[in-house]
Amino acid sequence: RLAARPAGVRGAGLAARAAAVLRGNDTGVMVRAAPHLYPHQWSWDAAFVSVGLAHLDPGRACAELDHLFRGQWRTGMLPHIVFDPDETTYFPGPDRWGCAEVTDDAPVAPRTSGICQPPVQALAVERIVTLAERRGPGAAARVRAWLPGAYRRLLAWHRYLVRERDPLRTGLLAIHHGWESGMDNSPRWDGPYSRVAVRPDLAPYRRRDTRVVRDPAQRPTHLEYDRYLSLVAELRGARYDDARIRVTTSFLVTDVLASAVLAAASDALAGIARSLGAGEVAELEEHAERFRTGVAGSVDAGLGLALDTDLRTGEPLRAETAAGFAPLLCGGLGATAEREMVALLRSERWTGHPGLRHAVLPSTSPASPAFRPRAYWRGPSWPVVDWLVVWMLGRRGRADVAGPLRRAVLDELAGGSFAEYHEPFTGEPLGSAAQSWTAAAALDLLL
Ligand code: 2M8
Repeated sequence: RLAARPAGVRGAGLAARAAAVLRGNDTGVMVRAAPHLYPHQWSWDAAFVSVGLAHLDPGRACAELDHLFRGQWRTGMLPHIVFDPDETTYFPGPDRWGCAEVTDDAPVAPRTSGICQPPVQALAVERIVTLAERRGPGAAARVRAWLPGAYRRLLAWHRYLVRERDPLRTGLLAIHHGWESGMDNSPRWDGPYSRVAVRPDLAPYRRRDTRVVRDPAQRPTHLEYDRYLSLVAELRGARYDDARIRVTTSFLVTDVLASAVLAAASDALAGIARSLGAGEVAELEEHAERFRTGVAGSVDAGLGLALDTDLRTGEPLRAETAAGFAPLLCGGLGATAEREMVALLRSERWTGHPGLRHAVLPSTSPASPAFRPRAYWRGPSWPVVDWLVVWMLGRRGRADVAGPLRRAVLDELAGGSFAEYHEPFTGEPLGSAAQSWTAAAALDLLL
């Protein structure tokens, strides 16, 4: 585990406030990703949130994932949103997706979106087990009793990704929408999106996000939204059939970050399988190795970062984003290559940039021409991403790299607003306040 925590009143006060955020966003059956901007359950948010909840009540953490599992598709896919039926203030809502209307693979209830997000869930479960064991025999027994059912859900989820998102066994997952990466308007996707035509028959819509975040510069542009919605129409037109989408969709790219998460999550799931005496350990270890190799193989010698590929053109997507550090999450680089990547992480292009308020990882390199300090995934620092990096480095025994980053994130979070993201030069909180995964990050980084 990581080195000593910054103790004292500040830590305890921050943890109490983070717990209050999670309680405040809890509907009773699920924790909203954010109170107003995102009033439903998102897939990777739910995984992060469940770790935060495990610090408070491991049983509640399990229930959070059970709610997500209720939205699982017959294919095994965990959808990126499980909708709260009583909530109508988010766009696009379930009618726009129309999943159960066009495919029997989608559940009729709860209603869900028709795409997925990075598979953090098995990593969350691994962490929940550890935290429950630390809490004592009662909590540990409760989580152990829940584990076999969760394991079957996670196995189906991983098998879906391996089968449908990497049919050629390249060790890299393909995604069908920028939303699947979780980094919606990242410069990673500018090239592929420039080739997505806005449909002339796009049904009219009213955005809701720009009513909550009043500064439009912090959210995607209207053209970007037109493209997001055009892709939704395209996917719905293909009845969310992955085989058909692979052939027809106008957006098809590999995602190095999601692939690295799958590699690490496969390690975690293999460990869970072993603890349960399940028969799939070798299969899961093979997934981990395949994706670790795929991620390590996508490092660009010039940029020193792992790059995604546009599968429609075959071109690597040369963006300098935090996702490029994907190999540090799952391992697989040789010692020299890993040393070089860590040096890049600490360099002035990244956490060592002299203008940064805190030495955290901005979503895009401040030294890159694509960098925009307030624009959502184009430059702001995201505590949840830094937490993921700290957590994965810790799992890999790299506390030396994780430690300083962890302290910098905690400094950034000390204001207590639990913002979705921050302006990296000033530290100003941006986007939604009281974002659930940011509160979860604080709880896990503090304890
Ligand atoms: C953001 O994405 C949603 C669409 O899925 C949105 O902008 O409306 C992203 O930051 C995504 O990664 C996150 O899971 C979601 C909820 O926090 O919000």
